Amino acid sequence: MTQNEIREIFDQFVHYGTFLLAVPYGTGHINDTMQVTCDQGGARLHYILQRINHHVFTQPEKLMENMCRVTDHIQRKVEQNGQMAVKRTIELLRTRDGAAWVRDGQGNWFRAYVFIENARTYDILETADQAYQAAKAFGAFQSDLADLPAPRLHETIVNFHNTPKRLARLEEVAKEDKLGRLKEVQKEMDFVMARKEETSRLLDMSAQGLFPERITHNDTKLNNVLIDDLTGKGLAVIDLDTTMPGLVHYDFGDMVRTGTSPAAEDELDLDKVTMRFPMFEALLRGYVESAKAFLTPEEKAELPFAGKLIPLENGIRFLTDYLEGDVYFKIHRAGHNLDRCRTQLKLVASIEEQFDAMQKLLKSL
Ligand code: ADP
Ligand code: GN1
Ligand code: MG
Repeated sequence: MTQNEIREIFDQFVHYGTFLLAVPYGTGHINDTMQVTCDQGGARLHYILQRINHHVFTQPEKLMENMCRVTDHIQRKVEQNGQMAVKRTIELLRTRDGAAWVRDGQGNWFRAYVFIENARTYDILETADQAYQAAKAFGAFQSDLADLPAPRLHETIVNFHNTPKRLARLEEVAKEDKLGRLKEVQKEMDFVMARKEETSRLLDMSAQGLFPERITHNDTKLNNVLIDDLTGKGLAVIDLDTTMPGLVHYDFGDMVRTGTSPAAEDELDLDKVTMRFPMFEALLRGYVESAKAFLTPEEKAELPFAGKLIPLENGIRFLTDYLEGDVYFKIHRAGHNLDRCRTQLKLVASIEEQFDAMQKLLKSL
């Protein structure tokens, strides 16, 4: 998109200042995110402008309805509790007609937020305190939404964390092997298939009524929480597209997936990929601290398992996309999805080695 095209979209949202520039922003795999800079009397104001990936989120209107309800609910609590200085939520810009999105002639959907300043996201966490603070923020997010009034939120992607279904899809594309890539990934396929039984553990327990349905974020990558530059505390939970009914485990599991390894999700040197126990401990303590008011003993008992399941699920998803020809996740080099898959499976192996200690820690909390 040219700057003029972006400006034409952005100016349909009510905002302060005059559009100066838009630049690509962040490292997300799905939507297209831009930071917009505006000028107001010499002051630079920032906004986020996003094009929703409508191939992934096929009902953007429902998604935006969820997002408005969720952010309004959290904002009300922040104001009631006088937490403005320490906690924020996504603040959606509106058009003059009051809509929270703008469409272009090609069928794209755009939305814009106020840019939250003096905070940043981390693709790789640097300290255990960051892990603790981020996990606390995600736990508080679940807690804030526990009393969201009816109706039930829309499921923006159905079966999003249905790991057995994800695996069944992998088996399907592997059988088809339309690009002839299967021969390169036999080791990864074997690793995943050896864990097939385990993929349904949480859904089976849920079907037995052991877990309540919650409102969960479902994409709690650690780079979806803004950490305050000054205080180091979790300031805002962002990237709310998949906030919908779910199990608490999906959120905790994705924190372990993205917050414990010192290596990037696409690291090539697998020796660098490991589950750092002190980071796990910090995540567990932070999450339990803010979720303890509602967490049941049954839910709590499965948190370490969730930490293994979600990397496995992501490994399955990256492998599926690799075999299918990289149609889902954005890639930036050949084999990128396979590289991502390999880090996930390496992390699973590392978690398995430390699983007893993880369970023991949980019991001590
Ligand atoms: P994606 O779906 O592409 O991951 P996100 O909503 O997570 O999109 O946005 C991408 C990045 O943009 C985030 O990791 C964060 O660094 C930044 N970002 C998003 N929203 C805001 C905001 N309101 N204020 C400041 N930074 C933001
Ligand atoms: C995607 O959009 P982003 O980059 O935050 C994906 C997550 C994956 C993650 C892997 C809607 O998240 O489910 O876990 O990539 N989001 C969607 O990095 O599929
Ligand atoms: Mg994101």
